[in-house]
Amino acid sequence: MEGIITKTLGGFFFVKTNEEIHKCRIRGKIQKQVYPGDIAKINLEDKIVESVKKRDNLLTRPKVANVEQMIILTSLKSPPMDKNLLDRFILMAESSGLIPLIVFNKIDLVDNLDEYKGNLEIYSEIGYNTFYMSAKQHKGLNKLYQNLGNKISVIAGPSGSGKSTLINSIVEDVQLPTNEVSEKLKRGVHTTKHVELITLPSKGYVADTPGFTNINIENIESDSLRYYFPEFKEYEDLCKFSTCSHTHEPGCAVKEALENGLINQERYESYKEIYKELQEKEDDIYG
Ligand SMILES: Nc1nc2c(ncn2[C@@H]2O[C@H](COP(=O)(O)OP(=O)(O)O)[C@@H](O)[C@H]2O)c(=O)[nH]1
Ligand SMILES: [Mg+2]
Ligand SMILES: [Zn+2]
Repeated sequence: MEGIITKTLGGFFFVKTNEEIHKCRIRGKIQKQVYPGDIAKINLEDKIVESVKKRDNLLTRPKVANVEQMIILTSLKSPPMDKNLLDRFILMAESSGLIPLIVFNKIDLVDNLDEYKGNLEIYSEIGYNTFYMSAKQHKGLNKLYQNLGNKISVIAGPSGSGKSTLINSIVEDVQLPTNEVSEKLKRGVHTTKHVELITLPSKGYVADTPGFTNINIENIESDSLRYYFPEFKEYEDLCKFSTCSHTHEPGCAVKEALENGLINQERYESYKEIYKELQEKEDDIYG
């Protein structure tokens, strides 16, 4: 029988098949390579994980397998909206091959929401799914749920943006018998050590990890950075040089689009700033 690993703890592997969770041991030799999100073949009688399917990807720190989406949680206020920081989180998702779902949290704290929305419209214009919510007041969560589908999603975002609050709200909203996590959360014992997948009614999963607060983009090559800004795509082929970095080269179609207001100035500034940082790091390494 096949199932998904929702948690590993104390040498046990919790495998969910349909609506049931089986607490399994594992064949010794594969033990080290199994993480939440992995699809496992189990022997129901012996409660043994026999083998694990080849995974699509594996996120590190914390380790979660087969993740497809990254919920990027930012807050409109306290802490204040920081678009440059948001761009870095989006970059982390893009460079990891994850679909970013951009959440603007704490709408209950602002009385001029339309102004905020106007200022943040660029993200939906680029083509990202954006969500406005109050994780604390359970407002605006349904639209997010619809987009979680049957995929595995992780939550990332700056400290204080409401990640733990959102996880708690999700658990409260989906109280399924299989969500052992709810008990754990109620007791307030919520550590980064054990990742657990929260089962959604849509058959998808959200990792309950409070991780992914730090942005991990150091491994991106400056030459590849441009591919992670989807709004550059339609102009890239029109640049004079195929290797154009869109920073200083003549005949750059991206810069022309910027001047014509077709590419957002702040997004471009984020790109340039990160490009410079990555280049400086490469200079340090390669001399
Ligand atoms: N007003 C308001 N406060 C929120 C909301 N979501 C979270 N908070 C508060 O923001 C603070 C940080 O939230 P937390 O979930 O710990 O953020 P994390 O660091 O991202 O996990 C806490 O005091 C929460 O109660 C929200 O939607 N509205
Ligand atoms: Mg937290
Ligand atoms: Zn260019």
